[in-house]
Amino acid sequence: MMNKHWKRAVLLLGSALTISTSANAATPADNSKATAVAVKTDAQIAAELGVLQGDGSGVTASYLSQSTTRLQAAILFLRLQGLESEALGFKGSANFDDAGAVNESNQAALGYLKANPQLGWTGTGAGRFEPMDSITAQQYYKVILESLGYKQDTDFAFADTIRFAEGKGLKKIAEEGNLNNGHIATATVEALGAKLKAGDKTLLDTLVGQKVVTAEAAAAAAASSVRLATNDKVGTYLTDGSGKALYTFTKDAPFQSACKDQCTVNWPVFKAESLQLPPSLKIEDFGVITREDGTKQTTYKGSPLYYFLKDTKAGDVNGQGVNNVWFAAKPEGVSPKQEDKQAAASKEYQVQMAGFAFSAKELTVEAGSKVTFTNKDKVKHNAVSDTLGDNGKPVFETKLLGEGESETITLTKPGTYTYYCAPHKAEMKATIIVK
Ligand code: CU1
Repeated sequence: MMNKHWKRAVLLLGSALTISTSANAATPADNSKATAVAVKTDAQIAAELGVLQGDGSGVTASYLSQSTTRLQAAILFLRLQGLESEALGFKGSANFDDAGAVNESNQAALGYLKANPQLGWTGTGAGRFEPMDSITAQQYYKVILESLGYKQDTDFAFADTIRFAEGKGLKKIAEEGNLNNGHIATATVEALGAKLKAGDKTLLDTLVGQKVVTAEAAAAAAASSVRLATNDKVGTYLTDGSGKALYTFTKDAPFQSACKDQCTVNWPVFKAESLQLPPSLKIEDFGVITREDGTKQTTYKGSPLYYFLKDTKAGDVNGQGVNNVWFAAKPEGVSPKQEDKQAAASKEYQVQMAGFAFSAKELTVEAGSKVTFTNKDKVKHNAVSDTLGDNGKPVFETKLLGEGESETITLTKPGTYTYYCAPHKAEMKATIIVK
């Protein structure tokens, strides 16, 4: 069976390799002052954290394509619980009947699991562990949930594992059949960012606390991803992998930082030369510049990225609007100043649907303006843009409005938008020009 995640991991690895061999080549287009950012895989992150150790030659493509055994999953579970070294040094003699199939240190780990049935690895029945059997997504999510402090039969039923995991944001490998080590990397990295059942800490925070992962490796891992977060104050904005807000400085020129000395103490630079991104962000939009002092800094659409010293945890956006020059980095890449200008210029407009016509044949509005469509006819009408957005859907499309009903749209992107009423496409057409 073709395995889509594995294929993706290899493709990503492939592109990462391509980029790293030409690390000094400037990216095309306007990124000429920055070097390219490579794509980072879950496997690389897991390997750098030491959570995934690979076989004798490390976390290789061949290792990632191998199917994962119950033994490997059990060792990973022990590692994620901070119990690995204790288990590998376990001296008890009782063990599963088939423990002889694995090497001595792994036998110790199996003995440890047998001696500690509360950990949930009680074997497959009849005294056996079946260490070489492959593991399913359901079984691995159970392992992860238990690493997060949830207990099977108390917090969730085994049959309900996949759904329960999804509720905790754990879903990336839910639909895979037999798992390979690439899936395990993905699910494990996903789990590291998940919160434990008790308290506010992530699994990664906990592993740092237990010294299973060093603080340096955890910080590097946080800088290995850019994600999106949303809050009421700033809307959608960029964060690092641990959820800490990233900012831009309006005094910076494109690909050039104006923040030096004390400024960089308050606004530590964000530095990543390879990144993992959500599907809605593009790797080409990120670059790496060399600062005046020779250190590196990551840019987004040309804007150098920073942390804020007074943000201490995921969700903090204490830097937003500081001195009116620091703003959370927005995925649209529109600088806050442009946004302000748009907001100042934007207005509200009315278009009526009456007598099978739009009241304005051609309406010119400022970017950011709202247009309210109101139907005056007894027959239902709507307004649908001919222009398709990046998602392949019309830029705007109201519902079918009954008599007296209204719907308001917001037009942010300059352009000429012809639109129509779907039920009366032949006769009801008009244009909105966004300046
Ligand atoms: Cu219509």
